[in-house]
Amino acid sequence: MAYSVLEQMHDKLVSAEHPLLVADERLDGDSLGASLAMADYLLRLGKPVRVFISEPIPEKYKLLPHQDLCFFESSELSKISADVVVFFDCSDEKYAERVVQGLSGPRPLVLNIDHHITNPRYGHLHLVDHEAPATCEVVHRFFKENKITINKHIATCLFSGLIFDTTAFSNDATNAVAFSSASELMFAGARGGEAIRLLLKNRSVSALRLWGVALERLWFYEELQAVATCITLQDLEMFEIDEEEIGGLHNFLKGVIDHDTTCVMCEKSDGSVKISLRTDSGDVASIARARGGGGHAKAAGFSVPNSRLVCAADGCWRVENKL
Ligand SMILES: [Mn+2]
Repeated sequence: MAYSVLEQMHDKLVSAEHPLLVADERLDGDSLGASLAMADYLLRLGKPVRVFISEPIPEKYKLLPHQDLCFFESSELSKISADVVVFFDCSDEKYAERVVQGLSGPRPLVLNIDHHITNPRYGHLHLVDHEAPATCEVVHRFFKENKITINKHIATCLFSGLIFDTTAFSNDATNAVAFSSASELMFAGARGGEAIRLLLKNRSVSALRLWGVALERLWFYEELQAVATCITLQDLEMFEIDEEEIGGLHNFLKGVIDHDTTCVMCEKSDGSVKISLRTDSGDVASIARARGGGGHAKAAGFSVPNSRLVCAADGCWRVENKL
């Protein structure tokens, strides 16, 4: 039988002395779940594994194990020399390169496991399946193909990624594979109900009030043929919530609106405006890619640096460059 990429990746990890796992810069249930599932296995092999993430882990992921292996200070990277680095859910080659460059010692072997259509297939070995509902599903295949027992910790991590990326099997990423993978993970002991509650429900009153403001703002954005809304930094300040808490707004909107394409714009604390797009029938990845972003055909996004959101006289908002 052919020597598959997943088997090759497994061999590289088995012989690694200092593996480093890296979640996508945009930390979410999928990138974190995939990284921590792999961390569980490498711990089992007795490897001194570390997990690099871009920010502290939000409270809602408290169900996931091995958070003590995670670090987010990029200055820490220069104290580490890794021989194998695995990127999860990361289609941003520049980010991957920055992380690799930040390490000390000789250049490591780079493995790339992802499901974004915009992933440029960087790394020495890559498995990018844009039909996979989540990177966690690809990692699930990694375990099955290499005949590795999936314990309840791994199952909970992978299940979390699946429900995060499919919004609990309700968005366009949902396919038959998502259901079969989730079913197997539940049989393997995944804490499914808790994961769904923690990751997708449990909204604070302040967050929901802000969603209310965002829903009141809805307008038709001609240029993108999308129903759009936005959230400003002033909103976050007024409702005393952080950027992380607005994460579910777009899923909610897309789940209930009678229009094909939606757009949510958010001012970020780094001075940029982040624009995220969802569609049922079009291809928003190409729109995002043309503007320096990335994602999937049906869910993608990009950022406009050094800009802010301004409400025009007609009630429609627009992105304006800061002077
Ligand atoms: Mn993903």
